Amino acid sequence: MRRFERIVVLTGAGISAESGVDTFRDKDGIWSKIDYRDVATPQGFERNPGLVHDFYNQRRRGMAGVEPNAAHFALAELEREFHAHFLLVTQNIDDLHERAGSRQLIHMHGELAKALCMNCGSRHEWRDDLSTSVPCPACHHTGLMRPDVVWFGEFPYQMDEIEAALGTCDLFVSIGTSGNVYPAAGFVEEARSAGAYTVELNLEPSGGRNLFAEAIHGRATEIVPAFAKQLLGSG
Ligand code: BJW
Repeated sequence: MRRFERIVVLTGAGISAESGVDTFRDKDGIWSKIDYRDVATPQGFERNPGLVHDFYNQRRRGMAGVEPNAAHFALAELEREFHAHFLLVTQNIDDLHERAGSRQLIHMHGELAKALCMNCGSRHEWRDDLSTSVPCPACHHTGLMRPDVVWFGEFPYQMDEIEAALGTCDLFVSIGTSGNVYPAAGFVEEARSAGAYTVELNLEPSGGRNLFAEAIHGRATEIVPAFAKQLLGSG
């Protein structure tokens, strides 16, 4: 394998699937059970904040006992051992990458374990349930705390940093994402325009498969460690 100097890795729900976290668009995925317009849009939250709080409270509680898997650990090892500029961008709101040891990490769709006050804009670590009767720890306003996640129609986080890394990377790897949601689904084209080699690692061909130079299909816990090992062998 060619030697790379600047790597960007994008991950999606598929990397956490074997840890027991639900994906969105697979047959039994989250969006097969609940309408995204009700729970993952600002309009849904305005209509029925209780329903949205219940949805995220359940998912936050569901993280108890969930552990990072071999794919999360392989990416953390790659970051530690590979002497290259490395950025991991995840669409996932779980904390499995950081618990596996990843440090150069951007949560572009936010974090389940954080709450955002819509009154004062402050962010807070949040492990308990949220509700409309919870006051903001900073401004003490009640009723305007929300999960610190990015819903449809909202601007994903740290896009300037992500765009800068995509514009200069020489390897872009997309792992466990169906490639349905923008802007993440467009990262492969941005990386390609910068001259990067592009690789998809997914259970099955994603919607954007043809945009990648190479694709490896299989379970993340098998194909990600194997790919990382190959890269470390070349570095
Ligand atoms: C395995 C596996 C195993 C399973 N091993 N693999 C029309 C055209 C273009 C765009 C738009 C449009 N209309 C609206 C838009 C914009 C919209 C959008 O993209 N909509 C599309 C649906 C059409 N996007 C937005 O609104 C975003 N903001 C935005 O665009 O702002 C403007 C902007 C413009 C330009 C630059 C910057 C900004 C915001 C998107 C917010 C997404 N939010 C969610 C929910 C919040 C977080 C949460 O609750 O968790 O984020 S939606 C949901 O989808 C979640 C995910 O992060 C996201 C992506 O899902 P992901 O990770 O791909 O999961 P799946 O389930 O789809 O796929 C899993 C894959 O894993 C599958 O392929 C499996 O095969 C695989 N897999 N097991 C390996 N063991």
